[in-house]
Amino acid sequence: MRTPLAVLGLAAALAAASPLAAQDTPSLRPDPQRTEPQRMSAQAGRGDFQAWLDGFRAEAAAAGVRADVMDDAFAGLSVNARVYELNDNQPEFSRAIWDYLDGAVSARRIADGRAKLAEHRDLLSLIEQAYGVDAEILVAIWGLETSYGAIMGDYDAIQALATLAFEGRRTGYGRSQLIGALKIIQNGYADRDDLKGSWAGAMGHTQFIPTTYLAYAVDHNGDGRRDIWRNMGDVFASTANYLSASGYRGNEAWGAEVSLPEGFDYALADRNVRKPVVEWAAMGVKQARGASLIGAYDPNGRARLILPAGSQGPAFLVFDNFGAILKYNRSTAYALAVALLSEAAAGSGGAIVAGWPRDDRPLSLSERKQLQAALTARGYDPGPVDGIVGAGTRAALRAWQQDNGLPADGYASAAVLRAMGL
Ligand SMILES: [Ca+2]
Repeated sequence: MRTPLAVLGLAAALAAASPLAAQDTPSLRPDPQRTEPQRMSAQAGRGDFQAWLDGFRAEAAAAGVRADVMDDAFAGLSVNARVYELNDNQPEFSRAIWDYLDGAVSARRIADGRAKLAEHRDLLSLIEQAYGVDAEILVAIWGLETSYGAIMGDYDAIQALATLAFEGRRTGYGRSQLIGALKIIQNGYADRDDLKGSWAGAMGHTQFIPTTYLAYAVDHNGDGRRDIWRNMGDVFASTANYLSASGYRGNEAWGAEVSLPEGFDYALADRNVRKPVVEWAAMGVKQARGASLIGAYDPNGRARLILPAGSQGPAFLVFDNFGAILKYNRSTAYALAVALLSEAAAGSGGAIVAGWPRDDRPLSLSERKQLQAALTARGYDPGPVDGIVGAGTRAALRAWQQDNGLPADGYASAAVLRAMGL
């Protein structure tokens, strides 16, 4: 789920010290950028919460939730102040993608991934055949989301979602997910006390939010339950089902690291530019290990180019499967981590050839605003000075870089601020 900045609203990610890079927002998880009006004062007490809950019951009833389900789910319910603390945490500083990847694709996580692939080989083969999603991708997502089930979160999802729904900047998300959670119980897919997860309501081994669960969770073992907390068949099948619905196709590549020729036009590294492999090859784009792209990949397969750390870092051509992983979590850093972990766990690569620009660093929120203000002052138009580096800011930065004889990659970093004399 998710383009602008800020870190994931995912307890597991926070606990595992693997929050995503700045320009990214979640897609299965709430969008931290989406601010919503405060429904009540932050000082609202329990009495107000109960009054709010009475009103919410009418909304949930209109959505088809039975009164007895709510009576049971809401018995003794109160807000969880810790959820507000986590929800309000908007970090000023963002993490560099290389720091994120160091943690997300650590030697330990790779070794554990190999062991999990071996342990669940038969089950994963069945799921692969049924859904057309590669086993190593499923295991990599499992590893990224909860460290293979080690950190699933033990927040009571009903309480966490009711807390978010009651007040703060994710009330819309909280309301819709709370209704989703109630429907899970009403449909008998899981018991009320099963609904444990992150503080933002992402549940189970691969962290499904309730609406995703309702739409895509699968009862693989046929016991009538969709048990994403305890049954690995249900976990893998649900995750594969969601990836398949997102467009993932088995035995197709996620992408490849590439090298770019001298004088390459970095404006082609744009989410809206998709070209067949044969066209990239004709421009002089090669696999990072030197081999031609033609022969290694379908020449007609369409790919886009990403430069996660600008022209000074590695480049990747990515295919539709990368886009399917992005639907799980709309962060380039996350999708790259899944891809690299899947390769490393399967013993088929996973190492990046080009180095990251570790002497550079991403800009903080206030520095991003500073950059936008400086571009505006110099006659370039980055759009509003809001600290969100979107297409407008990148285009303005590229134009400034071009006019100043610098590689026009539109990558906002500390090096750019220095180059501007800021
Ligand atoms: Ca089941």
